[in-house]
Amino acid sequence: MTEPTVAQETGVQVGPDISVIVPCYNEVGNIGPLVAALERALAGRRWEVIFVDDNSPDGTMAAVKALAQQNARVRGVCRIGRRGLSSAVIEGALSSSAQVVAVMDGDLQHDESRLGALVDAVLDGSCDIAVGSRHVEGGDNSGLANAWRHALSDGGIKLAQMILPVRLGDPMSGFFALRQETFARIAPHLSGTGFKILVDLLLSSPQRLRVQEIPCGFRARQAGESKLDALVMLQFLALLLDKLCRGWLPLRFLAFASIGVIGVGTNLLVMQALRALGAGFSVAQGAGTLVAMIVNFMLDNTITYRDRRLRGLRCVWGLVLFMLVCSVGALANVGVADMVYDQSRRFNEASIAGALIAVVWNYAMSSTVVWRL
Ligand SMILES: Nc1nc2c(ncn2[C@@H]2O[C@H](COP(=O)(O)OP(=O)(O)OP(=O)(O)O)[C@@H](O)[C@H]2O)c(=O)[nH]1
Ligand SMILES: [Mg+2]
Repeated sequence: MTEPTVAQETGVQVGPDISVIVPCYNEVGNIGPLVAALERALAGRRWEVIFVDDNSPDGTMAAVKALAQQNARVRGVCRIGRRGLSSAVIEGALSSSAQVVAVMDGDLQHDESRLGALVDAVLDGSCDIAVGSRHVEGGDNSGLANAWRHALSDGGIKLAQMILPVRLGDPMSGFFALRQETFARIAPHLSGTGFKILVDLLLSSPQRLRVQEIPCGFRARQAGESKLDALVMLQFLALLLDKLCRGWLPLRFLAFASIGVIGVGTNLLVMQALRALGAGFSVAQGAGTLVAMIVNFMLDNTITYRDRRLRGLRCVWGLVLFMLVCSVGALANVGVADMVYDQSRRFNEASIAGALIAVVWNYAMSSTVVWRL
């Protein structure tokens, strides 16, 4: 008799109809309970769950792998050196070959018992995208941690509603389902920035999507910590701006250049302070430049390149590389400014030309060498 295949042993003969995509970061305590909850909620259906983890230090991926050894419905994608909820969902959804992809958080806040209703609404053709909504009759968002989170969520909803092409009570929901082929069709147009993948999908779809909201509760987080902070709101504004400008606004470059302006201010401040304390010009200017580079690096690491943020030793090495890159940028600045001045004898134009060359150089090298793509 031939050995049974893994598929026969587990009883899984064909691929799943539903892929549940779960972005997760430091959710080790929630993985097991979530899979158990999905087993109950999706009993009788052909489904799988794809956890997309950004190499969480708490061992989330190890917990996923341990479960996957025993349960063929569990899959995991581990991303190294990357961060971001939306981009994690995109990669998970694109790895699915199921008919329908459903997206939900990995912290048990979404009511998994509504998954079946979301999937059915998509499968029976009543809509292109079914959204688990806390803001329709029967929905509930009492699980939001505090008044600040309520205010943030309400503000985001109002802002998104002003821009969205469809009427939606809860555009900030992270719990929804759509056909995999619909997702894949929209994917090339997505920004992939930040936390709000549903807003991204609705604003990026070349065709208007038919949306149906399904009332859904929102539980309080039991284990792990929220990853939502003020910068997530900034990323949300960046996403809306990007979509309003149809992607032609180079947001990352603008963030980098704005932080560069902060660097110039820091340089001046430190230099003036040291001069006031009696330091010579070269020492004051050198110290100002050093502090400005460190401040710029920290800000770029936190804001501009948040999705590729460097930590630990990689952060120290990144700072060294950044300083080298900026030093070459400074040389190019002086060289180009000198050249333009020689030809035009115009002080301001020469100075601006030098600064432009430096910022473009610094940005190009930072994107490719310091915070590698
Ligand atoms: N892969 C990945 N997942 C993330 C990242 N940030 C958050 N997540 C996951 O996305 C889901 C939602 O994140 P939360 O921090 O709970 O955010 P939230 O539910 O909008 O906010 P709270 O109400 O404060 O919990 C959770 O499963 C997180 O683990 C990330 O950078 N990468
Ligand atoms: Mg949460």
